[in-house]
Amino acid sequence: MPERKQRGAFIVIEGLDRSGKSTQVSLLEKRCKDAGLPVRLVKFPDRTTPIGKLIDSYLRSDSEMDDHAIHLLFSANRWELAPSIIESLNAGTTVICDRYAFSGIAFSAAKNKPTMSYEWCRAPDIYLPAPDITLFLDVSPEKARERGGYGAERYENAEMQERVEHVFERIGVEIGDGSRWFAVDADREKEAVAEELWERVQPYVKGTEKPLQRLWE
Ligand code: T5A
Ligand code: NA
Repeated sequence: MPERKQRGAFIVIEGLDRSGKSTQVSLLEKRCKDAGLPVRLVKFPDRTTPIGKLIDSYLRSDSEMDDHAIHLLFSANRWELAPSIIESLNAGTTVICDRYAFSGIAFSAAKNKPTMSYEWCRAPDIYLPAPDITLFLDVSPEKARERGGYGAERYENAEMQERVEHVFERIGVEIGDGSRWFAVDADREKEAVAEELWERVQPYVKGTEKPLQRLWE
């Protein structure tokens, strides 16, 4: 019988701005390492690549760009990292990802442009590696404000965040709310949120036999 091979799981943390994604991704990485599990962190946008630098400049409002063009750059930024994500997963490493295609859809569709429908926004990310599980950090506007408020970057205002949240809800339902997508109450203390995330990822952190799927397949 051929040896059974386990690949690493692809875990995505999504959420509204200031929901604590980066905090939780680091805590999750530490827990994996402490448990002796191979793990790699990925963050989108990855502002270090040439495409990422264009995105960074746009987010800081140092440059202007057509809404369609920036949407496609966010997606291209994921595609340029996709081969290395697949490589890590196949090597048995758990990949924990801070934002992914769902942010791409949510923030662009929330612009409410007639030429940027939900379907249009989703299209460039079709066939990217699909997460095994997505944990959506849900923060209330009140708590976000307590955490230093939305920052100075583009999109960081209450009206935009509310529209973004509605798109995320739709995505959650499509991806599989309660099976492959879980909303987590991110208003709580960091430790409480971390505990719930750690429980949620238990079926995945030691690897999975399931073939890697592609998004929206
Ligand atoms: N975007 C992104 C698109 O438009 N399209 C795309 O395709 C993608 C991928 C930048 C923007 O790009 C948009 C979405 C964004 O608007 P980013 O670089 O991920 O995306 O944004 P950041 O500014 O890095 O991240 P956020 O502002 O969303 O913050 P986080 O990571 O959610 O929160 P974190 O962990 O940095 O925490 C924020 C503060 O709160 C405290 C932390 O210590 C920190 O000070 N905190 C807590 N305080 C109390 N209780 C808790 N439970 C706390 N957790 C964290
Ligand atoms: Na962050």
